[in-house]
Amino acid sequence: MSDKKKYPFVNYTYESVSEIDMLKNTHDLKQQMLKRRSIREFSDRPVPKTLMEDIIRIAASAPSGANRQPWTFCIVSSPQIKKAIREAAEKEEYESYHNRMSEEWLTDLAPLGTDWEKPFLEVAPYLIVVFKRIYELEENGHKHNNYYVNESVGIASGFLIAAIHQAGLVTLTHTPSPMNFLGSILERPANEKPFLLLPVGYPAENVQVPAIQKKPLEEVMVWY
Ligand code: IYR
Repeated sequence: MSDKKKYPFVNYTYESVSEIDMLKNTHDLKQQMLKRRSIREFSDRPVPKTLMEDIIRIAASAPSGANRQPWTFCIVSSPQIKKAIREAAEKEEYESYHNRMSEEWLTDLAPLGTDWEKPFLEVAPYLIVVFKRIYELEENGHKHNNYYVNESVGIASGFLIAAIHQAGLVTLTHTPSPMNFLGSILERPANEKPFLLLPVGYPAENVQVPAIQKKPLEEVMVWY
């Protein structure tokens, strides 16, 4: 037997679901999730703070390597900080669109109509900046590693996007590149690296989205 400490174990309260309800619940969730779209134009209509707290609780319920929960969700509503983030992001994006992205990349993006300008970073009532925590700094200075950090924070971000959609709000997974400026503006410690930037709020009136399709099931699912 290992001499390492184990958590106390408790009964798992499994809530049984009939097969009919499984089919219906999953169908309903599918219909709901298929309505989600990435939105790039926002309204400035405010969103309750408590709603944001519950959305983050949902994201932070995600599984993670050794349950180390290697994430920090920064919620930005300060107009000054949003402005600083917009200015820094646009500077990087301008450089990317003009000098860093390959012709192939620009051609792939062209149908989506994106460009270096990111007004949504100031208009949306909240920006969520997701940081991954590479390690935890212990009091004695020891850098205690986290595990499967990208997988863990990616899963939590998926929960986050689903929660935002379920709430009736919209978002965009924005990845200005490089995005080290987020750590500097938000004065995050050295163990935290920016992972995703998500504006959150209501869509602008009459917003349009590109008529893209998801791949059919046959293309993404393989039975053995
Ligand atoms: N980060 C840039 C470019 C961009 C890249 C991909 I891949 C996208 O799916 C969308 C945009 C931007 O946000 O405009």
